[in-house]
Formats: sequence, C-alpha cells, structure tokens
Amino acid sequence: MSAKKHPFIPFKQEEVSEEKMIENSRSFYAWADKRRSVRDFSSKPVPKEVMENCIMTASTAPSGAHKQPWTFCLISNAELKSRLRELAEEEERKSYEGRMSDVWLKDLEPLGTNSVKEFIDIAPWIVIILKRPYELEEDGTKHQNYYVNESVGLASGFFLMAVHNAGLVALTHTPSPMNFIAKALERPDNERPFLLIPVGYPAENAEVPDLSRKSKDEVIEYYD
Ligand code: IYR
Repeated sequence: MSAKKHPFIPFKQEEVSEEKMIENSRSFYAWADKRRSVRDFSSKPVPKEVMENCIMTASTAPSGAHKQPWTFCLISNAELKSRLRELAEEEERKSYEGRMSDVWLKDLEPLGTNSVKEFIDIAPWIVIILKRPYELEEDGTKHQNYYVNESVGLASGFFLMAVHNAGLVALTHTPSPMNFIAKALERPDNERPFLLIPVGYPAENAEVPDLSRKSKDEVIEYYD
C-alpha cells in the first residue's frame, strides 16, 4: 500500500531584521524563563476554549512522518478527577514507600514532592496526554507510528508553553506506572498515558522552590 504524496505548496515566512531577531529571541527567552512547574492550584474556572486552543497548539508540534501520534483527554468532571486522584495516590504511595531508590528520593527532597496529589481534585482541568504507538487499520492490522516518544514529548512541550502564554500554570505529573489512567478513561489498546497535566491558576498562596537554571556555559558546547 502506498500513501498518496502531499501536493507541495510554496512556503513564505516574513523575514525579520537581525536586530529584531535578537530582540525577539531575548524577550522570548526571558518570558519562557518565567514558566514554573506549580503544585498549588486555585479552583478558579478556566474557559474550555482556552484549553482547546492550548491543545491544538500542542498538536502543531512536528511528529514522525506527520502521524501526530497523540490523544489529549480534557477532564473537568469532578468525580472522574477524584477517582484519578485516588488511583494516582495509591500508585504514588507505593513508589514513595518502596519503589523509588533512596538516591531518587534524595534528589526529590528539595522539590518537596510527596504522594499527596490534591491538585488533581483542585485544578479546574486535568489534561492526560496519551501516546499512540500504532494506529489500528479498519481491517484490524496495526500500523506503527514513528519516533513516538520524541513526537509526544515535543507536543507536550508546546502544550506547556501554550499554557504559559495563556497566563496559566501547569505541572507535568508522572504517576508511575500509569496503566490505571488508561483503564479509568477506558482508552483503546493503542493509547498509552504519557503525562498527566493539571492546568489552572496558581493558588493565592502558591509557592515554588527557589531554583536556578543551568547557564549558557553549562548547556551549550560550541563547535565554531
Ligand atoms: N512521580 C512522582 C515522583 C516524582 C518524580 C520526579 I523525576 C519528579 O521530578 C517529581 C516527582 C510524583 O509525581 O510525585
């Protein structure tokens, strides 16, 4: 079976001066550097359209063979959130009380995380990002997707920036193992949970750890 070739169309992008490029990249970096993972959420509602726009921004990410191997579950139902919290905490308790190594727990200490995940109840929206390792053809055959982790990782990054741009906060939560999510949401076999992301306003008394980020010298190796 051969896929139909896309027709090619001209691509034009408005050119910006070097000066403007430097200014834009500098101000974008300064703005991006203000994004923080927040664990203390307000329950203040956020319009559904904002979430849809953030998800559709995520879905503009590049993906292997343009397969867009992702599904976003957008959850506001209080009962479902509460069920997910219960299940996540069950797994997390097992992790914190035995599955995670002492070194891992020590690494997390400065972040003050624990197995209590009340943000799943409190945040107005829970977004579950699922990866799709394969698509099911109508005749039941499996069609593999490509670079699925890379693709869904990129989409997740785009999503976090879209949330930041909307003036909201998010947390990339990875209850592990995550099979319970697919089960609770009754997802098909070709979808695997990738991240659970609460989205909303920060609580009035929200706090974040006073972290610094790696410097240019620590992050970039030059080959001029
Ligand atoms: N998934 C656990 C533990 C955890 C792991 C890492 I690595 C973090 O950066 C933060 C938390 C939890 O969500 O608490």
